[in-house]
Amino acid sequence: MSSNRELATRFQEAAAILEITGANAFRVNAVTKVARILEDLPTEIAPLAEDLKGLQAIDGIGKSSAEKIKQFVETGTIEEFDTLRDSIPPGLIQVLEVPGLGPKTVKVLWEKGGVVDVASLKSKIESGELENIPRMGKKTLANILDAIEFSERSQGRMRLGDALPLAEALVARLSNARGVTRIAYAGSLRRGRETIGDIDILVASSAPESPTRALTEMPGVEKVLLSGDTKTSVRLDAGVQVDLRIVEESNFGAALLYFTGSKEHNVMLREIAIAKSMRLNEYGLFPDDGETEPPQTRGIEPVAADTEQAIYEALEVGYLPPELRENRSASDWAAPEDLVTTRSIKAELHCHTNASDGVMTLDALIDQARKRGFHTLAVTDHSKSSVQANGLSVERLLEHIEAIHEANERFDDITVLAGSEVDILADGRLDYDDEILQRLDWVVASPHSSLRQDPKKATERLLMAIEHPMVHVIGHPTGRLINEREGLAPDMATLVAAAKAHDTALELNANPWRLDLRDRHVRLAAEAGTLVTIDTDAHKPADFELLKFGILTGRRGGLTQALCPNCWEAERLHGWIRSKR
Ligand code: DGT
Ligand code: CA
Ligand code: CA
Ligand code: ZN
Repeated sequence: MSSNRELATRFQEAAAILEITGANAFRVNAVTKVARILEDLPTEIAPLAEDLKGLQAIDGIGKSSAEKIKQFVETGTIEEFDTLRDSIPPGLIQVLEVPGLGPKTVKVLWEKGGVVDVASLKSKIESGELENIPRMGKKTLANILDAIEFSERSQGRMRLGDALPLAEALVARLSNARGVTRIAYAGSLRRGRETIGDIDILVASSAPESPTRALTEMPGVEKVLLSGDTKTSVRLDAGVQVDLRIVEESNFGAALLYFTGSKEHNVMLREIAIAKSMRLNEYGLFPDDGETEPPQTRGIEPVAADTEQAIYEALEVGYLPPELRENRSASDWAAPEDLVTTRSIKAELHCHTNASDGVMTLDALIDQARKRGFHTLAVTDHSKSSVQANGLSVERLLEHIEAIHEANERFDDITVLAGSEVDILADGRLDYDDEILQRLDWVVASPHSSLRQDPKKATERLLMAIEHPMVHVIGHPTGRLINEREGLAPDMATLVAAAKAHDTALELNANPWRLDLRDRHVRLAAEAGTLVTIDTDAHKPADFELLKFGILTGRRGGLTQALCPNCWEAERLHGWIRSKR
């Protein structure tokens, strides 16, 4: 687990408490800045913490921050921050975690409204008690209530983007334990769901106590919930449960199939087995001899158990990749042959430079794309209405276009397109005039504001952008943030049909906070034959690695390479792009 992220969270929280308790802005900003630096640091900070000088060598980290970081790495706490926590009611920290509530609002709610925790906030909103507090209109309060209820509903499910790195680290650690011959993560994580309830890990080992101990004694384990010969469960500090199951190497495939699920898929497979006079369970696929006692306890040889593929084959049904083992019936069983894969992606068509809110220079961005062997890169900084994202005025955009075209001349192994991520305003108009749009090679149109619009308005708004002759793709169409913001709820079937009719693509934004389009909307698009781009929306180099989350979601939606412009050869992609000019 990354101590960078934990440290960043501690600094972020400290900054919030400082702001709530009225510390001066200079101090608040300094602490916030350290949090941001920690979050963006490309390397693990823990090894550096042995030496204060090493820490202070990091740009933006001073002596007192360095001391705090060292203390945290060595002891797991930061005394000064603990004292700080004691200066506010303990429940106020959870109020800060309500999506959309920042320290400024929390300060007002506490001082003027007597709010001390989420429960008191909720009851005071419901009783109308907070309505005469400055800046707390009825609508703002209703939004806060919405956010509380939304986070209560999503509670307990971790975003895929947080869970996958944890699972990969666990697998790496446990695979080094004695006797481990096979290991994999299973469950909803392997199916690539956008959020996961817990992490399921499967191990075959000749010395089961060894991987079990490797898990229970691992740093970052908050509590061992259960520990036995075949199953161990722990809860991590990161706030997620891990289920470890130890199985026999000979039936690892059957166990993997079973624990990957989904439950419904398992039920379907079992019924198929029964219809073929066989029995399927987590130990294997067995001939059905009519006995009630489980076949594996009677020494019956399985028909297949070693691999998932062998089991699908013995059942005479096509192999389904884990991402498709949900919401499929016998009639739509078959997996498309050219499902999108990470390797099939040849272009990045939505990303940012430091001209708007990214950190990469234009050349640094181009470097990232070339390193991945992409044939095309579209640079899409924000448009003028996205003020908080440093969106480009018309004047700056025109200069930017020129700089991008100039850069394109310098490279013959990649086509660099001058694009823009243009805001779709609340009424459906775009943020630049047509004559400006005409000068761009590539236009992503995205909603960024008014994301609580009623569904009918949202549909009309997005339709206008889809129908616009110069728009190539609708970026993150709903604007939702997983576990944080519901976003627009347009009529997707209407949008998908219009997008197909106008040869406009819909984006599957790969950022694990977004995954927007979501899986079932990708599926709608894929079934309708609508184009879906998969882009990372990179703001920093590491964001290019987010592609895998978009791919998982795309595969869950059955998206083929044929419908994903990022997978096309350069000539075909450029032809489609020009058709909108
Ligand atoms: P989650 O953790 O809520 O995101 O979802 P899953 O799918 O990972 O569910 P989980 O962790 O409860 O169980 C992992 C897999 O084990 C599940 O996908 C299918 C299998 N499984 C667990 N319980 C049952 C069951 O009662 N019946 C069947 N057929 N399969 C089960
Ligand atoms: Ca699970
Ligand atoms: Ca589980
Ligand atoms: Zn963007």
